[in-house]
Formats: sequence, structure tokens, C-alpha cells
Amino acid sequence: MGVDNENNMAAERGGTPWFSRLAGWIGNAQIGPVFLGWTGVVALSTGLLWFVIVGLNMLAQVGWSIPEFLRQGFWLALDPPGPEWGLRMPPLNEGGWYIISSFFLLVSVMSWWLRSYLLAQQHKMGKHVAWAFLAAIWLFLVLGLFRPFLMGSWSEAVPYGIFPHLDWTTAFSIRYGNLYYNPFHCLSIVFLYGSVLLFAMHGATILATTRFGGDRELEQIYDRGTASERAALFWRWTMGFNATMEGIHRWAWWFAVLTPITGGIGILLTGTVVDNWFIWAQEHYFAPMYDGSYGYESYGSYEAFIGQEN
Ligand code: 07D
Repeated sequence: MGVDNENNMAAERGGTPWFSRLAGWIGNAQIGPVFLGWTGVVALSTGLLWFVIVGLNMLAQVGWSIPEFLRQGFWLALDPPGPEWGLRMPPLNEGGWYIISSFFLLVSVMSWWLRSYLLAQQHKMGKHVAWAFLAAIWLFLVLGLFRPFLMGSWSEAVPYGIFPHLDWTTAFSIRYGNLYYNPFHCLSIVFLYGSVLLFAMHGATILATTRFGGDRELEQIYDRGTASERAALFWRWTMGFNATMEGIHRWAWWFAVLTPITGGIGILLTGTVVDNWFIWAQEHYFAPMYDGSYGYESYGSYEAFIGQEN
């Protein structure tokens, strides 16, 4: 039931545990008991309110027809208010429901964060999960709260809906001159792809050494056996450097966390500081001018180079 029960966590867990073959194939077969707690109650109920408000708004848009709702589901949206409302509260059907549901989503995500912090505290763990989650929440808040606030309009926020939020992403990129030229989008992709690469390398290394006990990672740290030393040697011979059993998890944590941290910086700068990333990139000599050249020497002056001499 756990390593210790100093904080009386066992008593506060609810539900009779049961076993699932499917869960056993992909992890641990035991499901439950689960700790609910007040943060769990708040997060689940406000999350459900957000979900239901979004769903009912979509259902209303198709005349309360369940078949139409299912047919058009991926295209339906609860949109933020129009730009004419700025940061004011619009009527319910002009974005008011969007603001109300967003408030519930905010409370839900923040109380789920608190849950991850408090449960780590009760387990006498480090807070690494909570801080990593906060990095993702940073990007979430930039997209839906900080940037719209700085731009002076809730209309800047992301719509709720499957294809509509993807359309928003494309429109955002085009509106600000192609997000590929935003260096923080570049960095975010570096860490996103880097996370994938590290995860694949680490997963493969551990699986490749399970026959020597490599999957018992903790034992491999304090009771060194053949597996992790073999794995370390493999990588040092392959690429000249090896992570340690502890260090690989720090690599993974930092790469994952830096993905939304750099991404959030990039989004916060867009429209507030930089209006067009392509022109910004031309000004910084890494996007070509329309004649195909990069350098400004042939233009005589920097102003001529960026086409602003007049
Ligand atoms: C989204 C935030 C945290 C989420 C939280 C969860 C709920 C409740 C409900 C389950 C993931 C909140 C909880 C909502 C859930 C239920 C019921 C984290 C998130 C806390 N891009 N792009 C990135 C690539 C292009 C664009 C990041 C690649 C085009 C915009 C990432 C390509 C255009 C934004 C990335 C590519 C464009 C991004 C996201 C290739 C037009 C962002 C990182 C190969 C399509 C975001 C700086 C992440 C960002 C972002 C990758 C192309 C637009 C690295 C690989 C050129 C507008 N893009 N992108 O961790 O940070 O997200 O940008 O083409 O805002 Mg991009």
C-alpha cells in the first residue's frame, strides 16, 4: 500500500483496487485506489464544467441535433469574443460563454497543478513533475491569457474545437509573417524533436539491457551491475560520450521543459514586439531578400537593404 503512511495517505485513498489485463500489458495491472482530495474535486468539476459548456455551445450551433453534432463534431467551435469587445465581457452568445468556460478551465488546470505539487509533498518527493507541468502551463497561459491581455483583446485567444484550433494556429503563423522565422519556434522544435530523440535513445538503451537488469534503474545506480555500465560503454564507444543513469533523466526533463518555455517566449513576442517574423528574419540576415540575396553590402546601406530608404 506504499512506502510509509506518515501523512495518512492510505486512509484518504478511495475505491477498491481491481486488475486489468490490458493495463498489465502496457504497465501495472492494478487500477486504483485513487487519491481524490479537494484539489481533485475542484479540478475535475471545473474541468467538466468547461467541457460541458463547450459541448453544449457546439450542440446549440447544430440546432441540438445529435447526428449533426457527431457528423460535424471536428469542425465545430466555441470561439472567443470578436475584436470589438477588447478585454470587456461580451453577451453570452458573442463570446461570453467562451470567457466563462475559459475561467473554469483556468481553475481546473491550476488546481490540477496544485494537486501534482501537494501529492509530491505528501510523498516526500521532489517537485520535478509540478515544475515541468508548470512549464506547459506557461505556454497555455501565454496563448490564452498573457498574450491576449497584452494585445488588449480576448479575440486573440485560441478557439475551442478540433479543426478550429488548428486553423487558428495556421492563421496565426500567416498573420505574423510565418512562424518558422520566429527563432523561439525554432528552439521549441529543437527541444521537442530533441525530447523525442532522447526518449527513443533512453527507451531503446534500457530495453536493450533488461536482460542484464537495466530496467531496474535504481539498483543500477546504487548497486552497479553489468547493465548500465554496458549501456554507458555502448554510447561512449558509439558517440564518444555517455549520460549517466541519473543524468539521462535530467537531459529528458530539461529538453521536455524547455519545449514550452521557449515556445511561450516566442508566442508572447508575436504581435507584441514583432509584427512579421519573415521581415524580422530579413533584417537579421537569415531570410533572403526578394531578389534572392542575403547580404546588404550590394545595397549600399542597411536602410536600402531592408527596403525602407524612402
Ligand atoms: C499546447 C500547452 C500546454 C497545455 C496544457 C494543457 C487542456 C484540457 C482537455 C483532455 C504542447 C491544458 C489543458 C486544454 C484538455 C481535455 C478534454 C503544449 C501546449 C497546460 N510547428 N506552432 C509549436 C512545430 C508550424 C504554431 C510548439 C513543428 C507552422 C503556433 C512546437 C512544425 C505553423 C504555435 C511546434 C511546426 C505553426 C506553434 C508547441 C513543422 C502553422 C504555438 C510545443 C514540422 C501550423 C506553439 C512558439 C508544445 C509554440 C507551437 C512544432 C509548424 C504555428 C515546438 C514540428 C509554421 C501558433 N510548434 N507551426 O509543447 O510554442 O505544445 O510556438 O512544420 O503556440 Mg509550430
